[in-house]
Amino acid sequence: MPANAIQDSFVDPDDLRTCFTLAMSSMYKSEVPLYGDLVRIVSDVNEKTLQSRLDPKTLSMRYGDAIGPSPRIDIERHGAIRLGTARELHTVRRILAIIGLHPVGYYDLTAAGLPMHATCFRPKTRESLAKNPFRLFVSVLRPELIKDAAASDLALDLLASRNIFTPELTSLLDGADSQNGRLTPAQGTRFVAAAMESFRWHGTAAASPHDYAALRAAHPVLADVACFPSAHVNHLTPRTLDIAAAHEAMRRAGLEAKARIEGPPARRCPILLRQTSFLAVEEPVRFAADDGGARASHRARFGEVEERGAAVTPRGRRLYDALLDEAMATAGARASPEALDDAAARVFAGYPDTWEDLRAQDLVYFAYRVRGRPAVERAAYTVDELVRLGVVEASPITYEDFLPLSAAGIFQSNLGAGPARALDAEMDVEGLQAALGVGLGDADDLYRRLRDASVDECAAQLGVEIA
Ligand code: OOG
Ligand code: NI
Repeated sequence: MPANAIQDSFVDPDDLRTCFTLAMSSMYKSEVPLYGDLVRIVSDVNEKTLQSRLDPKTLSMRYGDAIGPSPRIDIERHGAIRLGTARELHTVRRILAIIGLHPVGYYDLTAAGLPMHATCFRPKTRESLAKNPFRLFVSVLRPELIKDAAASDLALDLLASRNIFTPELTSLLDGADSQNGRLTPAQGTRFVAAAMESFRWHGTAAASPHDYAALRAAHPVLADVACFPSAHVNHLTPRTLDIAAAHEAMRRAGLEAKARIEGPPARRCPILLRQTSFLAVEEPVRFAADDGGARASHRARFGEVEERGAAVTPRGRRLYDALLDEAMATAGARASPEALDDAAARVFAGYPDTWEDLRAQDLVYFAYRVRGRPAVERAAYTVDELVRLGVVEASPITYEDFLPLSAAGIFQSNLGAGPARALDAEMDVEGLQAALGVGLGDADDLYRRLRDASVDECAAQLGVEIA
């Protein structure tokens, strides 16, 4: 059999990711009908935005296709799950590798008072991102940070006795290991269905009413993570072309939107990520039959919208963090959402807001493509010279990661927890990597590689050296 025939008998991980995303989307819409409403609202807003804004540069940025067309505007951009143990995380890493998602970046959630840390499982190459940019934010409990010893023991006991993966899923994972991480189409279909079992909502708790109440009292996230037989997806997030319009439209439609949009204030040149959500719905929880028909309710699952802008360089990130700190300090700890938005708008005047300035000051990552030929041919140029000559064009690279502060804010507003007090804890990057069984990718590395690859392509196309 020729080599490509063997290749062809396996599903492309990016295609499998699309099946996975669609399955998760339809499962979540049936579990949380309000999420279906949100998707309709967002799709409506996107349609109107497309009709009203015809500036090609803005459009291409808002579409996020700076490095290639991305027609899948309506497919979900991300979701999130919360895991209880290192073993669960290890298996989830194996599941996600099969659909082309790999852990990138470390997110410390202790600033929001959560005994958890997280990573973003995402596509790493330009081709894979262009085919389907869906990613999953995966957090995991750090039991050593739970101050209440009884709650910690209880959570660990409950977690030790659950297995969120079906035997079929486990055997498909082992099968993939022996097939170079790939699955056949038939295996892929079974795999997606089996994986959904791990992320489905179960209205019946795997804890007694007493234990559920005890963990909820200790911290709502403990009840959410430890009291159910699966790692239910807690939100999905479509992409919007205009987050302010989406936020407004959510409110008009009667959805209970969170108080403010997370992330940078509105700008001409969008950077990083802006997000809003409707608050988690109250869902009934049942308990096992021998618990005398006790009932409770649980709030964890919501729907979110995101608008993505350009990826910032480490320098751009330092400026973003500094201005955000300054905005929060000026507004004061007890500022209303509106006061915080006002302060942020004022302070962020200090963040350059033209693509030319953002590039000249090395605040944003750009990819380059050839637009013409130099009038006078030389053997070597700098990138800046080629841009000035109009020979190559610079387009901002879309941000593909998360923001820890926004994540913390979103977590917080959806747990029904009291005001967050930061935990006094160090990050544990090594612990997270040990649980994953692989190293964490570095987001900056990936953006730099995209930029460098685009420069190399220009050099090859023009037949010149680019310094
Ligand atoms: C995850 C929150 C993080 C985001 O968009 O920043 C996140 C969670 O609530 O489990 O998804
Ligand atoms: Ni999210």
